[in-house]
Amino acid sequence: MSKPLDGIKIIDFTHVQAGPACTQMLAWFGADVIKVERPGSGDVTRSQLRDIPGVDALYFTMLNSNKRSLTLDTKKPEGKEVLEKLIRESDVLVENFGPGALDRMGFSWERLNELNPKMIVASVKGFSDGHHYDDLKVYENVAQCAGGAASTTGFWDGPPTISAAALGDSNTGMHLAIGILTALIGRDKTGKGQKVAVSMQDSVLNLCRVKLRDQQRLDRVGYLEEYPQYPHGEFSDVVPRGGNAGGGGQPGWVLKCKGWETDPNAYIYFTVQGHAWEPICRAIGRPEWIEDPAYKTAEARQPHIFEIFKTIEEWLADKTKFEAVDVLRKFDIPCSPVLTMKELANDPSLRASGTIAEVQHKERGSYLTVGSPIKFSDMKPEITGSPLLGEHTEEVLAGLGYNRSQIDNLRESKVV
Ligand code: CAO
Repeated sequence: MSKPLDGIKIIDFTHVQAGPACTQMLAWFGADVIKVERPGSGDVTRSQLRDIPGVDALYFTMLNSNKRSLTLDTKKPEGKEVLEKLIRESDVLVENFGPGALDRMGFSWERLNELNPKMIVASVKGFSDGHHYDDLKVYENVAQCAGGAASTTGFWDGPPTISAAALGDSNTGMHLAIGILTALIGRDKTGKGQKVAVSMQDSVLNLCRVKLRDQQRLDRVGYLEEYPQYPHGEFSDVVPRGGNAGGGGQPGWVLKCKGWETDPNAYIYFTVQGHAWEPICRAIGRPEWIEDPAYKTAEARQPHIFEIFKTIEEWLADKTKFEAVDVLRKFDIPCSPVLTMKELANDPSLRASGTIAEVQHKERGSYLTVGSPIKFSDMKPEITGSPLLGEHTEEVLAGLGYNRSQIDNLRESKVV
């Protein structure tokens, strides 16, 4: 089946997670993604947190499917020559090296643009160009701290907290993918490539925009009525950590279900949607609360919202998280069981939709990965295994016009 990005050639100069997440998605959608890796070692994630000795780690296989791998030492003159050939016939180059690494290699934006004015050059950095921290190398958790997620995540009596979701890495990669696709559409109109830059700090902050909303509300009125700190606790002049409170104006909390004493994930998330108060009261067997002035409005409920959650927990005490959701869904109450990775891995709906995909790898056999979260009516992304280090080196070099003896020479001098 043809795919929308068929014919788009991408030089994938990325490593670890932020860049690879972006190029992997573009590969799923049809782009020919050539991962350029250092001979001998390759992307550091190939060997990080290995579960099978000598075999590419899941960290690598889950972020590099559907790609080809070319080993190339781009610091050696012959390696630069190969890269230049590749640049001349590619549509996009994606990189997430530390600040200045590409320039030091001799491939500044100006040089790349000179080599191929139609090529889009896409970069991930920790901080945006010109930012006072733009010289810093950055990993996931650093970005979560820099982008406002850590100061607003966790409980008020605990330290700033990191989310397990890759807000700094994969999220930045997704922003970059949007930028690349936009630049490709732009190129169709202008015939010109451009530089696309995304910083991890900016991408985290983009997901924390409701916290910037809250900062401005706090500055104006001095309190935030949907936070657990209201009305009994104290507010300082910065947005506090709100524990598991709902962030969007609907109070909510993680509530214990049957078995919570021994199962750390026997919980549901329960949302008290303002206009759904009546069905909530009916669902939990408290119809008398519907017209009670102490409960009737969101404003009246807020001072004793935790007492309400406690009552709901009493109702949940004899129900598993799945049984509870099965009752609540009949009343149209937004809720979900707190699902573990094990439950997600075995979820038949996620398997059927391709969101959890089982993939074959030449050396490790089959493994699970997260497939495309984006579904199309005319295309089903097919997830293939990640490439072995340098698996496609000969194929790519031959495609660039290198003959057998030239390839052997490049191998002997450890350029590839
Ligand atoms: N051949 C020769 N040299 C190569 C090469 C190749 N194929 N591929 C990479 N290199 C070189 C680079 O030229 C660079 O060399 P110099 O520093 O001597 O110029 C070096 O390898 C890579 O440097 P780096 O700074 O990218 O790598 P690092 O391990 O020190 O830092 C990271 C890693 C992620 C902190 C840094 O790359 C970074 O800040 N990236 C931008 C932000 C980012 O994407 N972070 C998210 C990563 S996911 O958690």
